[in-house]
Amino acid sequence: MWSIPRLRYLGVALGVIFLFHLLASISPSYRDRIGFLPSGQKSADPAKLASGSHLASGPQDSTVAPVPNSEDLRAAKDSAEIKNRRKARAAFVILARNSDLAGVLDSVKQMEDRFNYWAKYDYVFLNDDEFDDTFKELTQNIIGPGSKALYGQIDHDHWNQPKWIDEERAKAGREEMIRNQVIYGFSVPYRNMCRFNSGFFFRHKLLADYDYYWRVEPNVKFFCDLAYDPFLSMMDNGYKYGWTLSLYEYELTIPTLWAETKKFIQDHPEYVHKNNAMPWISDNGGETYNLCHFWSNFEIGDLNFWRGEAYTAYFEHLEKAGGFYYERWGDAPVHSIAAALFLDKSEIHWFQDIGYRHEPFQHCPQGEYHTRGKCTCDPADNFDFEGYSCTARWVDFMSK
Ligand SMILES: Nc1nc2c(ncn2[C@@H]2O[C@H](COP(=O)(O)OP(=O)(O)OP(=O)(O)O)[C@@H](O)[C@H]2O)c(=O)[nH]1
Ligand SMILES: [Mg+2]
Repeated sequence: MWSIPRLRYLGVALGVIFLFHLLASISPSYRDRIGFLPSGQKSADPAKLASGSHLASGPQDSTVAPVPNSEDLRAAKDSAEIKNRRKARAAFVILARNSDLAGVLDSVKQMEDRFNYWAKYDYVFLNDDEFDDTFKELTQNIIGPGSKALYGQIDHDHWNQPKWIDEERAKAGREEMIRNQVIYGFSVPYRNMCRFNSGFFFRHKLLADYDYYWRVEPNVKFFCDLAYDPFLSMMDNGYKYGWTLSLYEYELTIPTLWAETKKFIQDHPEYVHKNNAMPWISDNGGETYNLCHFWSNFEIGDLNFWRGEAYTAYFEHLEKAGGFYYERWGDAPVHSIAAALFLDKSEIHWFQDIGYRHEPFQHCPQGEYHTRGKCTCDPADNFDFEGYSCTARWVDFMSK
C-alpha cells in the first residue's frame, strides 16, 4: 500500500522532472536533440515555404527557424500557387555514360521524391558519347511532368586530351601514380572527366539558358525532404557556391596545383576577393595548400561564376600548365580553390540541411534539420566532424 508521505515524494519528483524539461526546452541545442517543434507551426503558406524565405539567414550553424515539414508541399504540389511560383533559371546536371543508367535512375528517383515532384526543375544529361534510347526513355519515365529532360553530347575538344599535351610525359605521370596506387591514377577518361567538370560543363550549349545548376552523380543518396527551393535561396542570398561535404585531397594527385595557383594570383591579384576564404584552404597565409576542398560530386552553384572573367582566366592558366593530364588534378580542388579565392566567403554556402551520401562519406543533417526533412540517415553516421573532414575548420572559420 502507498502511504500518503510516499505519494507526496512521488509528486515532488514528477514536478522536478516537468520543471527541468520546461527550462531545458528553452535551450536550442536541447530542442535539437529531442526534435522539438513549437506547437502551432504545423502548416504554412506553401508558396512562402517554397521560396525558402523562412530560412534562417543568421550564422550557418544556428538553430533553424521553426517551420513545418514537406507535408504542405505534397498536398499543394498541383496547386496554382506552386505551379506559378517564382523559379530560378536552374537545372540538375548529370554527367553519365549509358552504362551508368541504373545509378542515374536511382539518384534521379530520389531527387524527384524528395524535392523535384513540386519544384519541377529541368535535367541536363551530358555524355562524351551519344545517349541511347533506353537511357532516355527510362530517365524520362522517372522525371515528373513539368520538368524537361535534355540530353547532350560533349564536344570532342571539351572532353579529350588536347593534342599539345606531351603524351610521353602524361604516360610517365600515370605510371608513377599506378606505382603509388593513386585512385584512378591509371585512367585517362577519369582525367577527361575532371578537366571537363573543371572547365567546360558550364559552357555546354544545353546550359546556356540556365544560371544555376545542381550537380548530381549516379548512385548517390538524398536522405531528406526539401521543402524550400535551394536555387532561390542561392539567388536571393547571393550565394555562388553551395556544398555539403568537405575533405582533404590526396596530395599525390595535385603536386603542382598550388604552385600554379600562386603563380596565377601573383599575375592577377585583382581577382582575389578581399573577403576571401583563403584561411580555410591555407594555414600559412597562402604559402602552402592544406588540401581542404568541397566534395564536388555535390554542388549547387552559379554557372555565371564559372563563366566569369576570374575563373575563365584561372582555368586557362591551369589548362596551359597541363596538370589535368601530367598529374591528376580533380575538379573538386580546382573549384574549391577558385571559390575560396575569388568569392566573398559569404557567397559560399554550406547546405547543412541537405542529407547526402556519395560513397564512402555522408552528411546527415542534425537536430531539427533531420526532423523537418524526415531524413532517413542515422544522425550519428555523419562525416562532418571526423578527422578527415574539413567541415569543422569551415564552421570555425565562418564563426570568426
Ligand atoms: N560520360 C561519361 N561520364 C563519366 C565518365 N567517367 C565518369 N563520368 C561521370 O562523371 C562523374 C564522376 O565520375 P565518378 O566515376 O563518379 O568519379 P568519382 O566520384 O571521383 O569516383 P567514384 O568513387 O567512382 O564515384 C559521374 O557522374 C560519372 O557518371 C566517362 O568516361 N564518360
Ligand atoms: Mg562518383
